[in-house]
Amino acid sequence: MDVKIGNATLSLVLGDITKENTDAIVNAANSGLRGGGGVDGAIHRAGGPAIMEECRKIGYCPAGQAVVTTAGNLNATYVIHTVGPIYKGGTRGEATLLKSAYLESLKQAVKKGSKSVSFPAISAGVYGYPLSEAARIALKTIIEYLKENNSIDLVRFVLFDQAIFDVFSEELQKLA
Ligand code: AR6
Repeated sequence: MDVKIGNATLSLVLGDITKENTDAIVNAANSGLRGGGGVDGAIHRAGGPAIMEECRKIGYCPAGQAVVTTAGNLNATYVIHTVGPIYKGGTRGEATLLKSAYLESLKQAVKKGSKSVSFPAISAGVYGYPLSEAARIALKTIIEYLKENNSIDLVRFVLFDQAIFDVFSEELQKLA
């Protein structure tokens, strides 16, 4: 599913983010940048040890922020590691932090000259963010950004299973 936002395209695809050919891919990391399960584990496995080497040097990334490393063996040029909030009921600033994770990732991408960026559903796995709310925040943030900025041509949400893809599609139809 594709929508045009100004001159940019926002796409929802079902797939594995490690296979993406965009300039940058975004990782849903933890603050210690230690690697883990989910998309983080998949990116480190597929990209090889060069990514972890740079993560160790950077050392830390607070929730809502983003840092950049090489993409190692992946097709992308950069991995942007962002840290989404751990969902604790919704009253601990989770929505603000999730929005910030997307925006800071885009800012890092632009700083590196990336024109295309792929995102997973940040915080929607181990970190427990309710899916439709996570999807709504993700899409709203990206749409607003693309309306106001023109350095990014393509944002792809790479969604790992059909259920997540369907929720994102539903939310996008409400917003676009
Ligand atoms: N491509 C795209 N999406 C994926 C892939 C993949 N290869 N693998 C999983 N997903 P999660 P979080 C989806 O748990 O909730 C890690 O251990 C998955 O289905 O990866 O932000 C980190 O180290 C889900 O929809 O990230 C942190 O400790 C989405 O990616 C913690 O998990 C995000 O799920 C971060 O938790």
